[in-house]
Amino acid sequence: MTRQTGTLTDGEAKTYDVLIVGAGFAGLYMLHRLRQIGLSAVVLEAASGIGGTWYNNRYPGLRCDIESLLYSYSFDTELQQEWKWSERYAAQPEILRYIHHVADRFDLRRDIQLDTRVSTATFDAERAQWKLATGDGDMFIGRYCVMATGCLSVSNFPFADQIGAFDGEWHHTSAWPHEPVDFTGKRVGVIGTGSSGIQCIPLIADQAAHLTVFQRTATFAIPANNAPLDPAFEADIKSDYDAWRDKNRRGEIFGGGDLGWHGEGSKSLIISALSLPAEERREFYESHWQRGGAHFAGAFPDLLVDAEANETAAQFVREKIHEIVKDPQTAETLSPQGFPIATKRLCVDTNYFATYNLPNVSLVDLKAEPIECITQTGIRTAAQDYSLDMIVFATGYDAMTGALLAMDIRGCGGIALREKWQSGPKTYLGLAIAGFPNLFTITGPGSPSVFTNMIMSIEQHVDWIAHCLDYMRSQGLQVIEASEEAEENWVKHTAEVVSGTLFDRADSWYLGANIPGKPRVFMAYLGGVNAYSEKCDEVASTGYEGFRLT
Ligand code: NA7
Repeated sequence: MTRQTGTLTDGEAKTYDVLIVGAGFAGLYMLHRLRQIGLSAVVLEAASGIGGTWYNNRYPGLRCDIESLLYSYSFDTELQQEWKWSERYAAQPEILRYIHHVADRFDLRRDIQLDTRVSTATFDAERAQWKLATGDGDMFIGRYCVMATGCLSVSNFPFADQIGAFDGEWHHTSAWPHEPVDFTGKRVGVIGTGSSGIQCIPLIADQAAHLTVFQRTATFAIPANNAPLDPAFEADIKSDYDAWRDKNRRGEIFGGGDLGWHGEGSKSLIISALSLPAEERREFYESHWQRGGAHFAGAFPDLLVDAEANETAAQFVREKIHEIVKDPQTAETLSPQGFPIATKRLCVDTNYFATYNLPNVSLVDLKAEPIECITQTGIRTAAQDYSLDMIVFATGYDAMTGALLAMDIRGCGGIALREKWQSGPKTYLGLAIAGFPNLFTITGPGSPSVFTNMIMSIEQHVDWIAHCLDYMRSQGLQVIEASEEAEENWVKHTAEVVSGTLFDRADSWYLGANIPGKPRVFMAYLGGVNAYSEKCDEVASTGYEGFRLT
């Protein structure tokens, strides 16, 4: 392979060594790594700006639930030392500023093509190359294709076919306008109480004349206790940054993103939640609650595997909701029931529950009165019509597989990925797919992805792919394909790992349960980031075991 950026060799198609789809954290770092090893690449991005989900999402209150000092690239020492985060959890504008800073610092923009939505990706087995086409007829050719399309990038918009009836203003949290949205004096309805809903609800309530929240499933949420980043704390972490990054990679930081009490690490007890007397256990949960953040779910190691242990944590949070929310009926409606805590993404909030004490906020329980339709003037439930000036849809994403299946991806013999994944995604390590040679998925289904600090997992995958392509070149190889057998074994292993947990007891997006008709398959690998990356390294060091190289 030689560097031949944008060479016109096939009609109007431009040819590269590698085609990268998506200019979020994954696509940007992939481009940087490929340049380092001397391969030509282009990043194709559907949006009009870089940043992926941090470009498209910009609703009020949006911030990351992984601590900023970890939710950032680790690949460049100077970058991580010099960049200064302002808060414990960075808000979206700051994260997007950081992404732009990285793009400029590493001169990435010249190989990124914006406003370019890939609609088809086809493997030409004879030439051993991928052809990507856009709806506008642009064509790109590359020996390899890397899908850096994100786990949460395609909206779930269940009311899309009805919204035309509504005369008012409406927005989906996942595709928020770039101009400020003014809720002042408006009657606003929010549908959805996942992470997006619970982040924007308090800020909308501050402005709106009246806010009506339409809740289908109550949410477990833990206070973020967000605050300006203490310079002494920052200096402390940065003085030993590589060690913290290593801990993160080894899976020693719960959920991938909590630096623990004053940076001394996660404070978990390695005993069953049930082995402590109730009062002591309560105090322990209280200390986690006061500290704030998703680490709450890691207070005891059995919370996600033992239903009785889990219930102690769930009950603690329900009691907190009843303490915070003054109206007992509202508190009860807000108290999650029927699924274990943290088997749906545990939310991290700022003033979410307290918002329901405001006189201009009301809650509609969609379990009692389901939405019937969107009307010209608002929302009709089974009980009544709600008149609204604005509706915010915080209804989430077609997670993990949505962006990949939105394209028509065809592998050997023209087989469609949509067909192959009809009964759920199948991959080898979440990185490769049998029947789809030379195609890689960054943080694809079957990898730890959304259960980790995504940036850390992105870096691990990108480094692995770059190493693999370097190896292919050095060995004079042109095609790499996961074997059916390796894929089958991996799919079986990921299913076995999750079967020992409580995750199948909730209708979560991890299982695709939020999308009608989507196969109910747990889509992430839960065996731990350490075991996972060791497995990836072992595969590479054994000459890519489980892959066919030709
Ligand atoms: P989520 O977490 O999937 O939340 C979506 C919310 O929208 C959730 O409360 C859903 O209720 C609700 N929803 C979805 N469809 C409907 C319909 N048809 N009617 C009423 N309510 C509905 O998405 P987010 O954007 O909040 O967060 C996604 C991830 O981004 C998050 O987990 C972080 O990782 C970052 P349900 O619970 O399905 O009953």
